[in-house]
This record gives sequence, C-alpha cells and structure tokens, in this order.
Amino acid sequence: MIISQSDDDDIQLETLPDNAEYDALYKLILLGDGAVGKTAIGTRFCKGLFKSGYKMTIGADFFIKSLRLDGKNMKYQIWDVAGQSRFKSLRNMYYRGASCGILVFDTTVYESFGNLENWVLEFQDETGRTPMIVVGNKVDLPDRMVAPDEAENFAKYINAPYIEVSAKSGRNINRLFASIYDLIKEHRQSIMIPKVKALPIDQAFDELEQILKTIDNQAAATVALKITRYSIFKEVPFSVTVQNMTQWIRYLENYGWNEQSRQAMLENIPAWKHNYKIINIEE
Ligand code: G3D
Ligand code: MG
Repeated sequence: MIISQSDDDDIQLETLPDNAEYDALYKLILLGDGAVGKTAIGTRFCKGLFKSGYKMTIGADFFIKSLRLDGKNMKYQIWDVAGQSRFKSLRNMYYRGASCGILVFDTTVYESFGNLENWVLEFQDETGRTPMIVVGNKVDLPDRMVAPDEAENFAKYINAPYIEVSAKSGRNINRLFASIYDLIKEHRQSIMIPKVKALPIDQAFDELEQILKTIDNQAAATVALKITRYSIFKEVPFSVTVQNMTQWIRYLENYGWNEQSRQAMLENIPAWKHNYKIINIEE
C-alpha cells in the first residue's frame, strides 16, 4: 500500500505539549542502515525541521511527540537506534516492548533496501509479531534506485504497509506517523493474525520456479530467492537450502544476472527441495 502516492501535501496533525497527559504511550523503533535518514525522519516529525550535516547516531536516542489522534492523547516515544552493525547487541535491548518497527531505506541506495530483510529478522527475533511499516525515504532526490513496485512487493511479503517520504521536504511524514497509529490499533484487534507472511514452502518453490523462468534481471531474481529463503527460514532456519540460497543471493549481488545463473538455479530447485526436506525429517 502506498499511502498518498501523488499528493505532495502532508496531512495536518494536532500536536500536544510534550508534558500533556496521555491515554496511551507507544514505543516506536526506527530501523535501517546508517545514513538512510532515520534521525532526519525523527527530527522532522518531532521538531518540524530538517537539518543537514551528517552525524552518526551513537547507540540510541529517542524523540518524544504528543498528539491528539482518534479522540485520544497519544504519546510516541520514537527510538532512533544506531544502524551501524557494530552496535547490534545494543539494538536488541532497545527493541523490547516496541509497538511498531519503522523500516527505513533510502530510495536512492539499492543496498539499503536489500538489507531490510536483515532488519526484519533482527527485529522479529526480539519482538515476535510486532507490526512494521516500510518507509522509502529521500523521494525528493532525482536519482532513484528502488522502484515503488519493488518496495511495495517486499512490504506485502512481510505484511506491512509501504509509504514514501522525504524528511527533507516533509512529504508524508505526518501521514507516516498517523498510519502507524492505525497499524497498532489494527494489530491489537487481530493479535492472532501472523504479522509475517511466509508462503507455504511448496508454494514458495513453485513461485520461485515460475519467476526464475520469466524474469530477466538481478533484482527480481534476488527478491524471489529471498522470499523463498524467508519462507523456509520460518520453518527450518538452519537448513542447507537456506545456506545455499544465501550464497546464491551474494553471488547475484556481486556478479549480476545471466542465462547461466538462470539455468543453474532452475537445475538447483530439486536439490533445494530435497535438502530442505532432509533437515526437516531429521529434526
Ligand atoms: P541515519 O540516522 O539513518 O543514519 P540521517 O541518517 O538522518 O543522519 O541522514 C543521513 C543523511 O541523509 C544526511 O545527510 C541527511 O541530511 C540526509 N537525508 C535524510 N533524509 C533526507 C531526505 O529526505 N532527503 C534528502 N535529500 N536527504 C536526506 P547530510 O549530508 O545532511 O549529512
Ligand atoms: Mg542517525
């Protein structure tokens, strides 16, 4: 779901003073690679401004914003967790008790989108089925590398909405935080529905086969492999098949897509199915 694709005007929100009494407090976590704009999004939403001059976030910090939404006083505590991988152990601590994960990537840096899956796994490890939203930032820039369709497809697979924003222009920033409230509310009403959509494994393999036969680019192949890998990972996290797919994903990311890799992967599918099943039986 792209929330307001063509509308450059953001919605208005009624803000309250930081010390206002509140009906509910929500802990939100900004996730994503370094420099995608997590701090900028928090600053834009909570302070209404955009500051340039890159400063790495060390450890974690949080923003507070009080709002009137849906007839209630809400307080958002927005954690800005350092994206740099060496702070991984710190990050897990901050995920606890989260109401929503905000998965941010930079629409002009493909790698930051490719890495979202790792952020999903890390976040879900600690928080289970906490809702998530996927955010493509920096849409004010012209040199876009991630197509909206691709981002939307990824979001669909993790059962999250997708929204495009610019911390710089302010586009969709209020809309992002208003839709987070809707997500949290929806989640509470449907707590039994799994938040991550892994396909049944047979279906995942069938779809992978179809996709590998028809696509002609590295990005599509990588996404198809990742979805299949994720579906297996949910059931059998340490299977040979998951490891082998990870190697293939690395290979494609480094060497691109060609006819030989298409053939090799299609020939691999029976082995992937077999190895996944072996591990499954042993367990
Ligand atoms: P992080 O907290 O995810 O690590 P930051 O990222 O918020 O620190 O942002 C990293 C850089 O991206 C900064 O660059 C920041 O100004 C820029 N940035 C963040 N959001 C946007 C956006 O929406 N549009 C554009 N054009 N740039 C953005 P600088 O150069 O300021 O250090
Ligand atoms: Mg930061």
